[in-house]
Amino acid sequence: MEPYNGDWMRKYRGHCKLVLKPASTEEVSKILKYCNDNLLAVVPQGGNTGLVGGSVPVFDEIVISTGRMNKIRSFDEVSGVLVVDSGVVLEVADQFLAEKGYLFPLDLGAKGSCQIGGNVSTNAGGLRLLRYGSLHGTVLGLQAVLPDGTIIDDLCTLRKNNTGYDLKQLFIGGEGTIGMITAVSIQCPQRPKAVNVAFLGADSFEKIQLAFREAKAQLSEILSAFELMDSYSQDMVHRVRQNKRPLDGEYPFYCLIETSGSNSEHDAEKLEKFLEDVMSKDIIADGVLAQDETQIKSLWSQREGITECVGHFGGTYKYDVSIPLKDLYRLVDETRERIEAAGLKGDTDEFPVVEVVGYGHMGDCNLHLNVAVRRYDKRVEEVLEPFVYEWIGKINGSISAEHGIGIAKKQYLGFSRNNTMIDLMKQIKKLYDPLPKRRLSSVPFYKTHPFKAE
Ligand code: FAD
Ligand code: 2HG
Ligand code: ZN
Repeated sequence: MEPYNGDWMRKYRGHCKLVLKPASTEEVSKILKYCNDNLLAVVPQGGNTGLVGGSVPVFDEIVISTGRMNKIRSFDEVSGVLVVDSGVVLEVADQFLAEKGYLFPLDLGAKGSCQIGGNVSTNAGGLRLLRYGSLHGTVLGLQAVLPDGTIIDDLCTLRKNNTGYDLKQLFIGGEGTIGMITAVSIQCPQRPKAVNVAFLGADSFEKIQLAFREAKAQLSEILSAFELMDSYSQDMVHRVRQNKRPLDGEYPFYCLIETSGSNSEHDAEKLEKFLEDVMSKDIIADGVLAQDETQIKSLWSQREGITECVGHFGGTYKYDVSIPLKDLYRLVDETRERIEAAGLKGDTDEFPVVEVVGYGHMGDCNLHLNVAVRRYDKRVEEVLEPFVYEWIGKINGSISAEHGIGIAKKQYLGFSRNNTMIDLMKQIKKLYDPLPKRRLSSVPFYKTHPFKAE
């Protein structure tokens, strides 16, 4: 039971005693009907890589794991439409598509473990949303099972379908609160023939913003990622991995730029020209272009590896937020100041905080503020919360850019959504899942909820 009861960050724990592993939509339907009839709470679990505790049975719910629902159902080589079971691992789907010359329109650091049902349920954003858009646009259809066992078969493979409400959108990012996704159809783009990557250092966040503007203007249609990293995040990667840094010098900020196109020489030339231009204008202090596939992977791992390296010391307080670009990094500075002023950060074991780092999907105004800790500590939490959420609320940002609400942010939803919207969400939840549920082994009912316990 161990892997089903914990999470990736070692932050949330459940004591669930039953995991069910259905192999088909019909089996999911029978399980959910049984649980609903007997008022038993359940929690859907995919790869269990979520970062907000949503897949962990913290209320000792029955876990319904999608791991055995892992078939690729069909792929149309002309339209690029893929239909898969929800338990297919993201990387497996992408490798399948690579053989056909296509690409899964989502990529993220957890691709080797996360599953497509989990990706769609969290509306994961990832590293190339800038280019391929959100799952709200690329997912064409879904098969899902409602809490009472009803199967919704909407595995549409058409790009256009304006026939009434687009109900599937409620499941995309619904985090399993109104039903379980059992299959997904998705529009996949052609795999780009040419991929180029540059890693750049800059002296200030303002200069990174200028570089982003230039990248959009000069690389336009081939730009596929623009990722931000501060020096603290890169120091962490270096400290944990003891690896050679991509650039000789050290800078307060770095960005990783990726281009994807169809003509390698043309794209490389464009990227080189861009690099020359931003260096001559003193926007970028130094930069390197990957020369081959190995170097591309190694530069990407400086960015993708941050989550793992930050968690290396014990745990991480994570804030995944959307902020208008000009203010994006201010939150990291102010958070670090607060932590330091509280005397919580230091190099020895007596201090809970190791470092405060900032990075993220600059192209989507999505900051990842991470506080690396040696252990989870109430004092640290009190300095961070509700401070971060109030800060976001004041600036009209979003308290969840891409990871979802889960259990971590439920009480803070009001900082990004007003009461009218929260009431509407509650009504939708009730419509799909009206009955209260209880733990498998004990009598008390959850106060209001559900299928998936509050
Ligand atoms: P789980 O963690 O198992 O579940 C996530 C939520 O969805 C839970 O609430 C669960 O109950 C629900 N759920 C799962 N399956 C179903 C289903 N079939 N039907 C209904 N509900 C379901 N996220 C990003 O957005 N962008 C990133 O760049 C990114 N990078 C990451 C990098 C790392 C190293 C890690 C560990 C995580 C990262 N994430 C990222 C978090 C991201 O949310 C998950 O990796 C992924 O989308 C979750 O998929 P999963 O299969 O692991 O879902
Ligand atoms: C990423 O962009 C993921 O790397 C994870 O969304 C962010 O660990 C995090 O906070
Ligand atoms: Zn992210």
